Amino acid sequence: MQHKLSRHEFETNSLDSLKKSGKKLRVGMPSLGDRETFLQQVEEILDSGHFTNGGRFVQEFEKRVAEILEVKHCVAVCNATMALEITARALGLKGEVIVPAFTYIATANCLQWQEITPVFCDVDPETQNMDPAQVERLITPRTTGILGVHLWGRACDVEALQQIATKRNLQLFFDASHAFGCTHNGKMIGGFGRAEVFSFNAAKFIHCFEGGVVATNDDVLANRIRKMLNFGFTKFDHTEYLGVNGKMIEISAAMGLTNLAKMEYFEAVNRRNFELYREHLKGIDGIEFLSYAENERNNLQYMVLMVDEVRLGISRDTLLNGLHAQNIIARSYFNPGCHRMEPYRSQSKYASIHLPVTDSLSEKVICLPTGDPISPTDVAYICSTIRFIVANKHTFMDSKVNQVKKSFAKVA
Ligand code: T4K
Repeated sequence: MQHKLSRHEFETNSLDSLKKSGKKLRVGMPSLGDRETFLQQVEEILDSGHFTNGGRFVQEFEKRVAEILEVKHCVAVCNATMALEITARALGLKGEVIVPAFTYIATANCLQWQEITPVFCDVDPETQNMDPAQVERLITPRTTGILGVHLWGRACDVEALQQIATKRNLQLFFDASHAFGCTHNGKMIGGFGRAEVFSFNAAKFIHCFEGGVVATNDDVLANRIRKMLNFGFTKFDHTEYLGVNGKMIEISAAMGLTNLAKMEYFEAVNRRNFELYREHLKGIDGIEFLSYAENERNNLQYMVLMVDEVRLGISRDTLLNGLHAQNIIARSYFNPGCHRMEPYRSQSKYASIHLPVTDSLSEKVICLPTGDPISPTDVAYICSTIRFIVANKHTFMDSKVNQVKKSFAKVA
């Protein structure tokens, strides 16, 4: 159901006073549900004496998320990185697993942490998601799986990847950390592949402070994951698997439930900000917006721009420095690609890797602040700062943040 913002909701300027006091406008500032409801739930948890190990709030959170995602099982985990690690182990992965390089480092690290080799694949320049043709070329006798990422909440080519996985007898699962509440061909992301993993970190569309969920329609896999995240216990004093402690705590689940109650509202706020950004930055040659399919649902938690240095006349990093100097903490997600970060870049097996699309995108991309803490006035302020920097590009070129601060003073 789409939430229609009231005039008051549309115009709320919650951060105006913060900005005046010199506080920063950041990418990833948490959107917060009803504070009173949450605090009541905290009281209930404290009174109950049941703080973790699958209490009532975790159970309710799992049930609610499963309903939203239209899947049979949701298993709550302490964060998405741990959820990915446990899922990879529960799927029996070893050897090599193919992943995109243009993603957050956790996608690769969840494999490397258990000595599975992440094999980096380039992405498609349009979708910015894993290129299935390249996935096929990267398969070796050691490959056991494919880990797709739905970057920015836009589904990767699920059908093509599923075809490859079926044909080559590989496990397919997805890092859906960005994709909570998003659809693919009108179906909620959550039920594709063997399992899909969502992040509920504080910087995400819906958060539990820290949290993750594994969604699957596979009864056996769900059961195994549930046991593995509780040390491998299958009953009192009896373990069947190697397990860890990956449990979500009750207070996290209560935060998640509080935020889920405002999911449609948060989506509408993100859409408002997305449209305002497009309006305010319209017509700047060299700034391109990541687009979202009209016929799919997207949470729009990432406000992504691509900077064409030649057309704009300044580099992405100069723009970023300029914004930072004005307390606008935009981010260059995901820069550099995972293959250019440790522990991968210095390993000889990655030395000859050539991923031109990932390299090119990681030099162009910039994420701007959005979410409920960012008001229309904040968006207007951020956009006018961008226009100011572009109009005075020669003053800002190649300066560091401190120099840029002086440049602002000089030009203003
Ligand atoms: N896979 C993918 C594709 C992911 O993008 C991520 C995480 C994961 C897996 C792993 O999920 P988790 O294990 O985290 O559940 C931030 C987020 O912390 C991280 O969850 C997210 N992706 C990533 C894209 O962004 P960093 O390294 O940029 O964190 P940091 O501390 O620099 O925070 C980012 C921004 O958010 C800052 O501008 C400050 C703001 N922020 C953040 C937090 C945590 C707040 O204002 N309040 C807060 O409490 O990773």
